[in-house]
Amino acid sequence: MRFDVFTLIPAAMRAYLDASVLGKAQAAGLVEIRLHDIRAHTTDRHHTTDDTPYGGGGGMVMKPEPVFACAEAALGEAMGRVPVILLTPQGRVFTQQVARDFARESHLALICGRYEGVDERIRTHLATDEISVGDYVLTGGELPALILIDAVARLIPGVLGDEGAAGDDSHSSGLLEYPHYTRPPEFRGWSVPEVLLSGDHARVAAWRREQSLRRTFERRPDLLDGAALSRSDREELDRLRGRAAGEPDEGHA
Ligand code: JD8
Repeated sequence: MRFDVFTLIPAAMRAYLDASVLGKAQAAGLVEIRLHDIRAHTTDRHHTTDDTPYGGGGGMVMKPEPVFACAEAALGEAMGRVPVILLTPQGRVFTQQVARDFARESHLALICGRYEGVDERIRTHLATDEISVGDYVLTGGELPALILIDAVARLIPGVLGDEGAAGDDSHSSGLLEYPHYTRPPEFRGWSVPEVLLSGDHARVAAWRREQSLRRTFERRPDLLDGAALSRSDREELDRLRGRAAGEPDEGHA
């Protein structure tokens, strides 16, 4: 899968992309990430990428010409056939389902704004999609682009290698993860739960499922609506709900 990223600060993105899982995925040829410096596509003496807003007001706005030139140089014939994603607080919120949908593509392009944002014509005539990574304010689109690339790339077969399939994690089952432990069995007097040392795989699986359900119920009950739950999961949740209501194990019929 190929990603083309248009940014004013490619060096700030490079170190993250070249490390660890994403670095190995690129080295293995599973992912190709091309960073393009928008400033290299300016044509004036001062390499201007931003200007004052028409209509007045504070701040600066990214000019359209260098961003269009950068995208056209990078995408060439692919322009119009590749999703061009603008990272913006005004976009639809990025979720695991959006990541899954983008992971079906073979090629994505991402526009990272800075300052107050980009000229509206970039949104209307270059971007095909607008994505926000959440309801908080960042200083630019680079961290959102890294988040999107990270979440999408790890869904590509082979990218996670030995670290396990992407389908194992919490947002695939729709529940939060169970607690993880590793050696030593006791650290500063804090012991690993006995069941995990028992070697009884069925008991371990049952404990982990119960922990996932309990955590999701306590911390993110909103996720339970979309989770794939078995009959015994629902029975466990009924017990948790009864306990929360102060009526242990009475439950409904
Ligand atoms: C792109 C400029 C900063 C945004 C004024 C100064 C995404 N979830 C998200 N939060 N923030 C962003 C984001 C912020 C950006 C840019 C993405 C380009 N800024 C601006 C508008 C208000 N500040 C984001 N995705």
